[in-house]
Amino acid sequence: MAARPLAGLLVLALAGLVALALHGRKSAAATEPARLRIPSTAASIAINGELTERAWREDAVRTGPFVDAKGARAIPFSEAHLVWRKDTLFLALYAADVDARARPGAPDEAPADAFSVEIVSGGRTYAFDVSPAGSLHAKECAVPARCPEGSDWARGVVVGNDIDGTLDDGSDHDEEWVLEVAIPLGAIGLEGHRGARFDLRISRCDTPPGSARSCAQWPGAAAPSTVMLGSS
Ligand SMILES: [Ca+2]
Ligand SMILES: [Ca+2]
Ligand SMILES: [Ca+2]
Repeated sequence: MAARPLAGLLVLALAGLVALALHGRKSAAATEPARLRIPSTAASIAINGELTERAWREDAVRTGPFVDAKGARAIPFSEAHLVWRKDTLFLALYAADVDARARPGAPDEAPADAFSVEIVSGGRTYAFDVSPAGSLHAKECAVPARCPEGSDWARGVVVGNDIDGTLDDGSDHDEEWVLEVAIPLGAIGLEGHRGARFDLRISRCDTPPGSARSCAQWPGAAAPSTVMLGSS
């Protein structure tokens, strides 16, 4: 007669272990940074801030909307598109914005509006800010001891911009600004072949009229996302 309670206890214990394992797996997945495969393209891209090329329309992958500090879809909307060809990584950075600003709010401050890109490859961190005007500022690295000397790595980076509206003029209602960025893979320590991996984090900061500067980011996780060059 004691066998039944014992069997029942065993079933309960097994069910508990299964539940624990499933919960653990779910928690691990929830904390893993997102992964993204960047398609290759055979199409050429003119770096002018206009995303009319086939590479953007048909080949590129999108990050989806950037999120705020609470993980919710950030307002205003921001998104990045990524694609690569031969020896170049291409980023398209889209920012909805009613008031596009490139100037800093105060001297020595960052531009009121900007994208910040951080790439970690081969133990080195390559980072830069780009304003709606398309001016690029290579930043100090997040891990200075591992960074290349100075910011010379960004000399080969090319930026094109396009603004629907007027820059640094709050008298009208702007719509959006777009940056198109070409990054030589060699400048970030990579070769152009499938399977090449690096970590990526992109944030977009905005200073709404009369409000404080706030930033949205991709991925939403605290850690950068590991991304990989893939095929078309
Ligand atoms: Ca273009
Ligand atoms: Ca703005
Ligand atoms: Ca304006």
